Amino acid sequence: MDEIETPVVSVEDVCRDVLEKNWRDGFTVPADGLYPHQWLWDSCFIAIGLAKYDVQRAQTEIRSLLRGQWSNGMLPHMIFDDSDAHKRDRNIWQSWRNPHAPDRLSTSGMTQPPMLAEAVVRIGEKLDKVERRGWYQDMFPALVQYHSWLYRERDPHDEGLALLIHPWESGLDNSPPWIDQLHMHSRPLWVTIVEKLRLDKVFLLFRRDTKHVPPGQRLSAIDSLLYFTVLQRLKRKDWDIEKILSRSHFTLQDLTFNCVLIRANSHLKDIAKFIGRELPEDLQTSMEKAEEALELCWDGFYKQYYSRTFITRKLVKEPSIATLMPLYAGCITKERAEELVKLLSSAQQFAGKYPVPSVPFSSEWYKELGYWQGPTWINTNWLIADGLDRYGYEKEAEHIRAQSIKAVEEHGPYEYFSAQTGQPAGAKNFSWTAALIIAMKQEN
Ligand code: 9WN
Repeated sequence: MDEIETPVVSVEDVCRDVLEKNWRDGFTVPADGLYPHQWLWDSCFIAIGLAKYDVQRAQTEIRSLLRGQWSNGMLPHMIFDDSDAHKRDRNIWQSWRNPHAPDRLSTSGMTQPPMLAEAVVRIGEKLDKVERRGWYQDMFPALVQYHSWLYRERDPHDEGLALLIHPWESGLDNSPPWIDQLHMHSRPLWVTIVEKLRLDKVFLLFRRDTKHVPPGQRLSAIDSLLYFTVLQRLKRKDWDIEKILSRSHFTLQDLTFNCVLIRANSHLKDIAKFIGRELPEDLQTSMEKAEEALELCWDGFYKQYYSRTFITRKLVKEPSIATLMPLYAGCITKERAEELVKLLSSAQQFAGKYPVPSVPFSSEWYKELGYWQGPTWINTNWLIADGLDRYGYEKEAEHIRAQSIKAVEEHGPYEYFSAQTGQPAGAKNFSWTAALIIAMKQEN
């Protein structure tokens, strides 16, 4: 009897299938059910993967992200699905309180790491010169407005570093530096009472994430409640930065965000050059300052980069994966890059079987499957590998990509993985994992 041949399904096929299923008429949701809206840096990572096999769809993904841009230039980190099912989410945020918010759709009132220029360039690379020019010309105004907004509103002391007003803006929600600052500055008495009376578990009933993912793999109920109270406070200030900064001490010059911004600045310069356009002078000045300002985040004793508080200008010396992001920024010296590669290769720090853990193994915060406090994420891996390549550490970059692909081949495109065993965690069928694995397969 003839044997029936089972078709071999490649990891790319699996990943493409996930992106297909998460496509919602113009953009891709990060994960069905858990994340039902459009997110800023997710869409950029997704577009980077899509560009590898369907450049038009990648362009659609980015164009649909720009629907949400505010008239002051801000790109919100979420654009809400407008169906009745998600009315509650829109009401929680009430972007309409701010006059700059778009009229026809609801968004969040804060941003996320500015990956847009990277996505625009990755798409541009797949177009012929004439099409690329048109694409860059289309994207240029939005990019200039966004980067100008970032420096105008988020760098009020002209230091060259953008400040963030909520941990969600960092994209690495509960990374130790943010949780440390949150506990220091934003703990209303009533939250402590809720904790003492053990009422925090009640809050789980209102959370979407813990209905999809085991609570142990997410933020604690109390931290989640604190995030919510920060959001409420910002909303009461109508998402207006002047009103917010007049009161809030909970602001950080986040390292990952600023590294992404520095890399995005350099892409924006290339885009401007390609289409023969000038960047506004004040933006150029801020961009130059930004590269030097990264030095303010360096600690010579620990030989690490850290995020910095906006008010006290102190480094928040809680080690996390952010310390490796200057590799992606690309503006540090070769010697500094070498220091970071040492951390990457140290078994106490970041060298697990499935690198790169979101928090070094030696940190007291390290938790194998604890959201941004331990597991390996594919987007940060992509960023680090990209930086390593540019500094000439191709072998190290290839290793990170190979282990990322292995984890997904073994388990599927999950949201994150144990850095020790590759055990998958978080959401299943997670879009940026799928997209970036497609990209990594071609880059390795
Ligand atoms: C809040 C969508 C987003 C990612 C973030 C990740 C998580 C949201 C959440 O999911 O954040 O923005 O609900 O916790 O931390 O990086 O963009 O995938």
